[in-house]
Order: sequence, then C-alpha cells, then structure tokens
Amino acid sequence: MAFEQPPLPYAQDALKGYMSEETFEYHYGKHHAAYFANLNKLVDGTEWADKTLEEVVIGCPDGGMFNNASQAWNHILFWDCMSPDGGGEPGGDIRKAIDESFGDFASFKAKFSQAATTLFGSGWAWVAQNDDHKLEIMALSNGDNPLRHGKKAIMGIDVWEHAYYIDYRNARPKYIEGFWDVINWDSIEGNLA
Ligand code: MN3
Repeated sequence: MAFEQPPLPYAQDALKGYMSEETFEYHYGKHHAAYFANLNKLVDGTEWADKTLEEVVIGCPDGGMFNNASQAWNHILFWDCMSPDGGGEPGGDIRKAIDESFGDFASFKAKFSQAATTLFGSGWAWVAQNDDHKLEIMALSNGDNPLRHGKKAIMGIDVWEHAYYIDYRNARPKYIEGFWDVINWDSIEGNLA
C-alpha cells in the first residue's frame, strides 16, 4: 500500500494574489509530490510500508525516510491552513486557546510571525499543543515537526525558499504577512485536541 498525495483542498489558482498558480504547480505538483514518491521508495519492503503516514513520522528512524515522511505530512497540514475564504481574527475554541496561551491575539500573531521570519535556513514555524492543552510556537529546521516531539501540530507555515521565491523572491516577511489574509481558522481549530 503506497502513500498517496491527497488533492489540494482548493484549485491551484484559488489563492492567487497571495500564492500564484505557478507556485502551486511547483510546490504542490513537484516538491510535495516528490516527498511522496521518495517516501514510497524508502519504505518499500520495510516494516513502515503498512503504517499510517503519521505513524511513520512519529516513529521512523532519522534520515531520508523521516525527512520525506514529515515533509509529505507537513504540506497536507499547510494546504489546509489556507483558504480563499480565509483571513481575519479567529473566534471560538481556537481564540480561547490563543488568548489563554499568549495573552491576546496580537501578541500571538507577532510572536508567530517573528518565529517564521527569523528561522535560519529552511524549516517551518508551528503552533503546537502540549499535553496540558496549552499552545506553543516552535521554529523547527527542515522537515522537523511537533509530532516528532510528542506534541500535536495545530498550524504551520512553510518557510523553505521554494514556498515563496516565485511570488516574493527573497522577501520572506511579505510572504508571512500575507499568510494572515488567507489563514483558515476553521481548519486550524479542527486540529485542537
Ligand atoms: Mn514546502
């Protein structure tokens, strides 16, 4: 049973203005697809071939298998964190969790953007949920993610250059700023424990 890349939750041109169709052609169509293709080669004939993607991410050895499994998983969550109907401030349980963990929404937004902006090299800025249900921001290199650290991943932004170079060139802060205009709070709230 091979791992299959799920379809995007919207059309490739649905976020244009923030993220171009060309970015999706490369980022979803080539980069994300390649993580699945590589993973399927690496798990072939191993005990990991029949696990769920999440089980592989949590338990497999460090190295190529983990890098490709985590990146396969990370991008699924990332696409779901955005929507053509997204943006604005959250309400409901996610707002409550943010306010309890960070004081208020403005502080949270500033801290998350700062973490994503200052992460050196390739990686992801995450919001993770701990066992005590509190949220924390994690800035992790390459494909590393909260699951690997025993936490639940609530939201994440990809800050590898391939995520923004077509649309923003080197201007990572602009790419991060625009993320707040497409952010899908309903989907993110659904990730809470
Ligand atoms: Mn990526």
